[in-house]
Amino acid sequence: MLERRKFLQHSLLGSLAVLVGKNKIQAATGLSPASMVKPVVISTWAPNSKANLAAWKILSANGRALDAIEKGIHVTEADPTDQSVGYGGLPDRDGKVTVDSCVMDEKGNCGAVMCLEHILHPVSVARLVMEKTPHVQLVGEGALKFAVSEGFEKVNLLTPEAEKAWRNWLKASKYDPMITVEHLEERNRKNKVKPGQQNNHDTIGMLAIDMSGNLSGACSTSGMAFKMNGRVGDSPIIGAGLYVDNEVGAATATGVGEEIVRVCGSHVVVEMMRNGHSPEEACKKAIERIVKRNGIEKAKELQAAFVAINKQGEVGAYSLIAGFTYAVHTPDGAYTREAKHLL
Ligand code: SD4
Repeated sequence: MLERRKFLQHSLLGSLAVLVGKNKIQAATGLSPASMVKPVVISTWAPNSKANLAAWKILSANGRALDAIEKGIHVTEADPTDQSVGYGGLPDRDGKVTVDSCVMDEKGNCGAVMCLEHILHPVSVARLVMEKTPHVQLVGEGALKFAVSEGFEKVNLLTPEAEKAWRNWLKASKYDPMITVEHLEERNRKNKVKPGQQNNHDTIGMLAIDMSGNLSGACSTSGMAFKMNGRVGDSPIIGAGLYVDNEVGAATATGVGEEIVRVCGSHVVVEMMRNGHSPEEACKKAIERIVKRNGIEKAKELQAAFVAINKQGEVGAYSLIAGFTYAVHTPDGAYTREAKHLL
């Protein structure tokens, strides 16, 4: 009986949402629109659906969004086939795998590690920076020292495949954010990226709303392949690679980090949602800023993409050029999709 009542409430809310708009539902029914879709998890890039699945196990058992996201991101960080994140990530031009990660919770707490070496799960170190230090960001040696003091084991993140790719790259030593060396093409084939849409971006940004209606997010990457040693992109920068405002929504990014930092991308997306835009529209607005700054011709040579979720559990995404995919898991099931793109 209770189940049936819940079902009727749900359907009624669904129809009302179409008829009067979600903001008016609360006034009309006294029921929070946030109760409509939750829990939900969304990640950058379709192959991260397996990370979503790990997050889903926690979310669907009434777990906290931040715990779900941390466990979800562990899956990608430990996956040697993802050459943009953690173990198996492509190194910098000195042959070093340096990782960047950040987390942000429903209270606006945040933590980050940048240019960290030898640690399999940077997302967990970022979380401890947030929870156990008076700081928001730790970099390089200091971040490693902190990780080791917290019991993290030092490991070698450079796989034989990534080392081979680096040695290959050294022959021409040309830094290209849209790099198309053979192994990346091979991976794109595996990921069913269409010809002409190759990219070297598989960073995981993950956002979730839990059953309590709380939002959190995290991002983890080994950064742009063959970057300069010491280079940090958008992924561990709060406001650029990730932003969460529990009253409004959350956003995260992937793509050429320098471009995302320059427009403070994820913060823009959240502010656009605050101004009433849907998650997809909000992501598009941030992409438009990148295009405006660069001009269309230069922008066509770049990739940048955002995914977003709002307080109602609605999700959306948008990318600069074609080929950006994302993965979602909701109570209605899991799906992956290619985002709309501007150019
Ligand atoms: C960076 N945004 O370091 C990252 C790269 C990326 O998948 O998204 N890779 O600039």
